Amino acid sequence: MDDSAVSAERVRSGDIRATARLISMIEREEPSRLAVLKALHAYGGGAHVVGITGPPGAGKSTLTDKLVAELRGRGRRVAVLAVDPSSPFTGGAILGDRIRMQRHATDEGVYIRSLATRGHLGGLSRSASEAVRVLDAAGYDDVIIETVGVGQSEVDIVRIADTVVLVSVPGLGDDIQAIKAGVMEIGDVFCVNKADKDGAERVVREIRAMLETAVLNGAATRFSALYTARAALAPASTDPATIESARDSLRDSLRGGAMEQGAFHHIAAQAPGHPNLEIPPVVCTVAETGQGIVELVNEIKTHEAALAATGFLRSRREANLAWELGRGAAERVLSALERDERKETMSELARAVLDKRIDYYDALDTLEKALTRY
Ligand SMILES: Nc1nc2c(ncn2[C@@H]2O[C@H](COP(=O)(O)OP(=O)(O)O)[C@@H](O)[C@H]2O)c(=O)[nH]1
Ligand SMILES: [Mg+2]
Repeated sequence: MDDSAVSAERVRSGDIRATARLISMIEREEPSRLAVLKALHAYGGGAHVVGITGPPGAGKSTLTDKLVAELRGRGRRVAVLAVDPSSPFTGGAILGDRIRMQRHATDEGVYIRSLATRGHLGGLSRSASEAVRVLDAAGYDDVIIETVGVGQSEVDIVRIADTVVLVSVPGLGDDIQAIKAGVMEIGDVFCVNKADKDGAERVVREIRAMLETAVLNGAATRFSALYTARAALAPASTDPATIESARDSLRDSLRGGAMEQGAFHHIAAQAPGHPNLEIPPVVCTVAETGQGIVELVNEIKTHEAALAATGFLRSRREANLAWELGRGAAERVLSALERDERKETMSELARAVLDKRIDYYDALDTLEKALTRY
């Protein structure tokens, strides 16, 4: 199959070769991919997009492999995107992962591939979003994205995933990389892998303490509302009337377009008996043996259900798409500035600033006006 044979119809019908080919076109940023992506636009939206992130060597790939098996056991079709910013575009990216996941190779309900980049800033993030959209439209129920999540990750997983699993491990020293302030806030489900090693319990305690502090001082706005909502939605939590009224008031507050934080206060006030100190779940796993995997999948799926039941899924996706549109627009503006005639305009403005005919800010205003004629 060559690129011209790749069509939206083929991708939607489950043609794996067409899907693979399209994702390769996305990797290479081929302009011809756009027609297919546009034709796919009306489809998809049903996949649960799960981000698995954490430091290198934490066991993300091993966990992903086990998650795939568990989700397959639940009858779901699963796609995995292993995003590797360190591997060059042409290289044999994450060979170890391929071998590890070989056992899924003959399963038609599983699609696994790595995603590399040409190496320019922002490219990998855009390619990842596009690939997720393709896999969603191709009918996978779950799309798992594995990314390295320490420091400045190239892929802003929070902007792509519905549910972010933040993986930590014992033995990384006193300042646990994965739970540094800021990074911690992106997690919806926390996983302490390598629980067979010393210190796992301590890592769990530290994460819980940090989460509690974050929720208490209002820093963790991303999940506080959801986990309060989750408590309200949990069937076993308290009597049915209370659950029902909490559910109703949550829906009411969301109908008005309330932000997650606003909804949190609303629920905390409206649902007596529900602790407003809910923190995200922290699950211990031993990925190598599969210990804790069922519980991890349960928490991931509980998060999905809470997102859907509360309307947060839509508001989260809307916020992410708005962000992505902004980023896309900024990229277009940048490339418009690179064009020759703009370069000349900028040089002129630069001369004017140097000669002190206009100041820098007036020069920027002039440029902005020239660029945003709408
Ligand atoms: N002891 C122990 N080792 C593990 C566990 N999970 C993964 N590993 C090992 O940790 C290493 C890194 O795992 P990998 O999944 O490649 O990590 P990634 O870089 O986060 O994707 C491999 O040698 C795994 O076999 C675990 O639960 N316990
Ligand atoms: Mg890996």
